[in-house]
Formats: sequence, C-alpha cells, structure tokens
Amino acid sequence: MTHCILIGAPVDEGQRRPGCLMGPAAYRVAGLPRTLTDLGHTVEDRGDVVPAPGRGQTCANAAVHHLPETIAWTEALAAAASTAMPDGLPIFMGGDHSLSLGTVAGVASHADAAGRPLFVIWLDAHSDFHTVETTTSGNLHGTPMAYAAGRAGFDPFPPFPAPVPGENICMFGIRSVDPAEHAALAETEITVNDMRVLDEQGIVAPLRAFLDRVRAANGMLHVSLDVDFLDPSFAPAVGTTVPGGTTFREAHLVCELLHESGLMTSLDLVELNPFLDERGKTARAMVDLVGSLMGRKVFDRPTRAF
Ligand code: HAR
Ligand code: MN
Ligand code: MN
Ligand code: MN
Repeated sequence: MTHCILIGAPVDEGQRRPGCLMGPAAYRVAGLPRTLTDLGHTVEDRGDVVPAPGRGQTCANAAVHHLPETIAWTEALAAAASTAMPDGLPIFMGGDHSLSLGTVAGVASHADAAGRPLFVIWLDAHSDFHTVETTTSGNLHGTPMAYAAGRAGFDPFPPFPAPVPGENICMFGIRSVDPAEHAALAETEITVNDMRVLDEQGIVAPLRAFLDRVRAANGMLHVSLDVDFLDPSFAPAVGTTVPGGTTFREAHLVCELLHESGLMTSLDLVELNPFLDERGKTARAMVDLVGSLMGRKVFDRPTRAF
C-alpha cells in the first residue's frame, strides 16, 4: 500500500498548443483517484499548484517564449515536489513536459538530502535535451532532461540542485531527436533506448538492465511518462504526435515491470492535451497505465526475484 499524493501542474506555457492546462482535471475525471484507491492505495489530492507571477527574466535566444512563467512554474513545482517526497509517492498530473524542470529539481534535492542517488527514466518520443540556448522552437518543454542532467545553458533558471549523472538516466521510446540534442547526448553516458532498440531487444532486457542498476545503488527512481511515448493510434491527445510509438502492451509491460521492481519514488504524467482527445480515450489510457504502475495485474504469479 502506497500513499499517493496527487499534484496538479496545469502548465501550458512550455509549448504552443493550448490545452495541456486541462490535463489535471482530465485525470481526475478519468478516474485516477479511484483507480488508486481500488488498488488499495491511499490518495491525497493536494490540488493544483499555483505559480507566482513571472518576474520578467530574459535570455539571448529570441525563439524562447514564456521564460519568466516557466521559471515561476519551475520554482513552485520544485517546492511542491520536495515537500511531498517525505510524505509518500508524488504523482504530478500535467501539464506540458516543462513541468519536469521543477518536479525533477525538487525530487533531486530531496534525494540529495537523503543521501541517495537519483535515477530518472524518461518515457518519451523526444529526448527533451535542448537548453535555453539551443532550442530552435523556443518551446521549453523540449529542455527538462538537459536541465536535470546539469547541462550548461540554463541562465536565468536557478541552478539545478543536484544534477543527475548521465549513467543514472535512461530514455525509452525515443524517435525524435534534433541535431543539437543528438550532439549533446553523444557527450553523455545517458542510455538512449530508441524505438530501434525496443524493436530489436524488446522491453524486458533493456528495462531490467537499468532497474538492476537502480537497485544495486539503492537509488530513488523518478519516472517521467510523456503521452507521446505511446503510439498516437491509441493516444492521440498530444500536441506532438510522432508515429511509431510503443504499443498498448509494450507500454503496459514497462509499467508492470516498474511496479514489480518496487523502485519508483515519484511520477510525472505529461503532455496530455484533453482538447485534442477523442472521447477521453487518451486520458483513460494514461490512467490505465498508472494502474499498471501501481500494481494492477490480471493474475498474481511468481515474478523474477529482483
Ligand atoms: N525537439 C523538439 C523541440 O525542441 C520537440 C520537443 C517536443 N517535446 C515534447 N515533449 N513534446 O517531449 O521543439
Ligand atoms: Mn500563453
Ligand atoms: Mn517530453
Ligand atoms: Mn514528447
């Protein structure tokens, strides 16, 4: 039984298609709290985070938009995350992926204070490895993984509290990487399990290899689940659909294995844009995946001892 702390992060400023701000409401409507309580967990909904007003910061890259608002979200969400961590499992209901600038920062300061290494698993079509300086779209939802990894180029953001070493970061489902991200990733120890890797090796071997390392290090594990990790055929409610994503079963298998590992300590649900959904199917698919992450299974059977 886990104490689940729901935190709404109606962030819409990290990209240009309005609608992600309706995400937290859609998760509640689609039955996220009930799904968790039906699995025997306790649920505390802390409501939606409200950021302070932006403070007018600027940067040299003219493409970047909503910089002060995004910094304000980062600060507010980092505070909400580090406050929630000692109390249970925070589940951040987004909101676009720029919310992870804050959530991972808050989780990282908690892990640092607890003296435990933080690991991050990034389930996404995109690597989100731009900096404020390299983004050409100017959409800051394309930057949070680079911020968490401690890349330079994030002025005037607050310095990332305890950067996550590349060896502790694993990406899954990747199929859209910009040239500047590609070059920067090549300089890191980050494991990039792109769709080609998953096609050839399946989900189980690459995921277990990473989870074994988290366990061996007594690490904390932040899971960041972007809707576009999923194939748009069954999860269309996202502004940046990319064909060739994970299937329904591949995505559930990832979640089932994560649950079986017992390692997840915080979770982001990002990029759901309910305005683009078809009768709620994407919101429901995401809630179903959280069910698998939190222990729903068809049959109890002996699983591999981790
Ligand atoms: N790399 C592209 C950019 O920076 C697309 C980023 C899209 N990111 C998300 N989240 N949708 O993963 O604009
Ligand atoms: Mn706006
Ligand atoms: Mn993303
Ligand atoms: Mn994405």
